[in-house]
Amino acid sequence: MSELVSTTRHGDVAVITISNPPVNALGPGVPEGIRSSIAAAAADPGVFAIVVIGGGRTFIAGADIREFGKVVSGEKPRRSLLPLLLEIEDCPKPVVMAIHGTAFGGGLEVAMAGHYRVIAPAAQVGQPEVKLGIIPGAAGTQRLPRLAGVAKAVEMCAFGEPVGAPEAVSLGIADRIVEDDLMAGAIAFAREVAARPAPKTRERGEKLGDADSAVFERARQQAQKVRRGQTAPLAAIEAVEAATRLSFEDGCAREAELFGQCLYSTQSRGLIHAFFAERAVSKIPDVPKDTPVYEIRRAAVIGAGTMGAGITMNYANAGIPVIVKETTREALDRGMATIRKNYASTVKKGKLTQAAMEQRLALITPQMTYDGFEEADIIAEAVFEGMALKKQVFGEIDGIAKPGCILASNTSYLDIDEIASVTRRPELVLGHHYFSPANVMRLLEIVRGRSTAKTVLATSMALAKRMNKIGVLAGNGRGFIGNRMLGPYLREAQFLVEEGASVEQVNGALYDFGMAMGPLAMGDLAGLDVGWRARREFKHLEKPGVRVPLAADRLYEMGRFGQKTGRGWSLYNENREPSHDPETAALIEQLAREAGIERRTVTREEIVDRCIFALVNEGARVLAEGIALRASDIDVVYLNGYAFPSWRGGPMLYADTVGLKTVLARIEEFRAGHGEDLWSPAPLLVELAGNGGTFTGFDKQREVAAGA
Ligand code: 3H9
Repeated sequence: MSELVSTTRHGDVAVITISNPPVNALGPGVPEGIRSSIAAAAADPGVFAIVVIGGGRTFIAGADIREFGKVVSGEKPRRSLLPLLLEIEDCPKPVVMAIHGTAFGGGLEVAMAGHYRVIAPAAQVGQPEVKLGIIPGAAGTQRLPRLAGVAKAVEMCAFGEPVGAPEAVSLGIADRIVEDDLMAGAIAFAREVAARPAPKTRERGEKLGDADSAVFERARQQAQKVRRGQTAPLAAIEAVEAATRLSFEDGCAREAELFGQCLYSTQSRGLIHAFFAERAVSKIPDVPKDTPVYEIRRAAVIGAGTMGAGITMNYANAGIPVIVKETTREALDRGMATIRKNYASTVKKGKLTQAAMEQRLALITPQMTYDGFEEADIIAEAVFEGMALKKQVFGEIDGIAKPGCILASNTSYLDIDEIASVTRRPELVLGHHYFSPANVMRLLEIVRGRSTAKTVLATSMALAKRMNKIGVLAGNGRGFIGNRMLGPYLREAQFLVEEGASVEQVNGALYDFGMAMGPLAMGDLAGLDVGWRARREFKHLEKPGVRVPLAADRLYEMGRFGQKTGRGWSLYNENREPSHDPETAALIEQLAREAGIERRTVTREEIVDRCIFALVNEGARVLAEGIALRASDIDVVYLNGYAFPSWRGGPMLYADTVGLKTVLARIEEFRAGHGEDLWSPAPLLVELAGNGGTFTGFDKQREVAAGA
């Protein structure tokens, strides 16, 4: 018997325990172990019923996702789970699945093949495969509608959200909640049902007719909205629909076809990459897991503007009492009004109770003085972007903060070391760069200064987790990871409109590529005044003679700050819906004419390649310089901070998918057309393209080198 799966006898009940830490994934050996254990228990005349349970923190969290990569690269043929599930279902003795933690994906599929399911109160069940760009591949789309009904199965398979134990019971996915000792409860349940004929899920048809065809249509429309561009949700809907039309066997065959199509798609590659990238990001080679962390019991935020208000909410959401300070009553009131409005809208959406909102608000103390700052364990600065102001604020708080208090700047571009230099505690200074809206976006760039202590980095990573954010370590270079790369991306978008593309064309091409919005629309949302302020700060670094975008400063000077003033690159109505602005178009044309730029027809392909490869080229530099630890960290930044399409895996994986040789060739074309200063290819890209490498491979090499 496999060590991954073991059997113990509890009188006349055999308990089969799966032990494949950390999450009991169905990796090699686990299905085989379950099969032989079930067979042995079935053959044992002393056994009347069987319980299957997960050892450790969870039931089975799904197939081993790492195996999919091997399957796709042809390294390993996939062994179907379906025969095992049929064997479980056909077992002549009742099989009770005892679920705690998460029964996800293949885990729920195994559970549904059992005759009964008991569940711990805090457990969750779900078919989250679509989040990996695939669909359930072991009859999940066929058994789930038989247990939970068609409409719920469509929802769970197409959108991947799990349900908790009470809902699982009310839906019919589980039979009973076991409050205390799950194993004892499962054994007792097994004895209770041992004499009854065991129900086989695949033979249950009573819920298959419970939904009309509109359910599928509605789900498709919803999928196109919330998972725009993704194929797996549509495939999942089709597979569940097949359950209502076909026999179980034929439905499984259809599911298998659709599963294969999804698995061998670049979309699943992208989403699986994103899954592992998100988990790799917390690993910092020289900051081991056991690095001590400071306890954050109290926080203070300076600045209650858009960012400061969002940051304040993040602390309150994490249950940390927080002071928020502003210089004027008006600004403070405005900040608190923003916070209240944000919470109220979450309550309205049903995602927060009124009581929880009040609790969070009670954690926030708005004030105009530094009173109480001396008790804070961390002070987050979110004042206007400008070195002089930042230094002044850091000088002030350094004098007030207690020893050991972390000082974090929300600067999006500025030099952390220069900011730290005005304090007597540079080891406690770092960047905590949030992304707008700060209370929503999951990304937090944690910027390491020259002197930042490892404990401070480890504390920041832990804090990010507590705030339900993804902390990504970034080196201290202008714009860190995300905004540094954004520079060339936005530059190209602006050059393209000067060369003849319309604002709508540029925005549309990137939107169709999968970005949540086009680059110029993003500028209008963030505020063109923000970009203007950043440019002013770095004007002295511009190289004379190198082409710079022409219109952005002019739009700022005309008071067109974007959505907030109703005009920017586009016109906005009261609902902030954009439309073509002939004035902007005329301005761009005039500026281009004056600069001698020849206007021409620009294709969608050129728009996408110039913007995205500008991003990739800068990303390669960021990586080579060690500003980002991994290419996959860059991907995490872009997926979570800039709404890059998740199914493309991030800009660096996208480049790998296109092929670095192709990317380089295109960059060389742009260099020929637009000059060395703008388009000199990053040396790392040249090197990797030259030796047939990839950014993914580069990450692996760096990981090996760091571990060596
Ligand atoms: C599937 O089942 C297809 C089927 O239809 C069958 C087809 C034939 N595989 O997230 P955490 C690792 S598709 C391999 O930090 P948490 C993870 O990488 C699958 N590894 O913990 C990490 O490793 P490391 C459907 C996995 O407590 C460690 O476990 N299932 C898997 O915050 C801890 O993970 C899913 O999509 C896996 N399936 O959250 C579930 N899962 O320490 C995906 C986790 O080296 N998993 N790891 O970085 C999750 O949603 C969360 O991991 C879970 C735990 C909620 C389970």
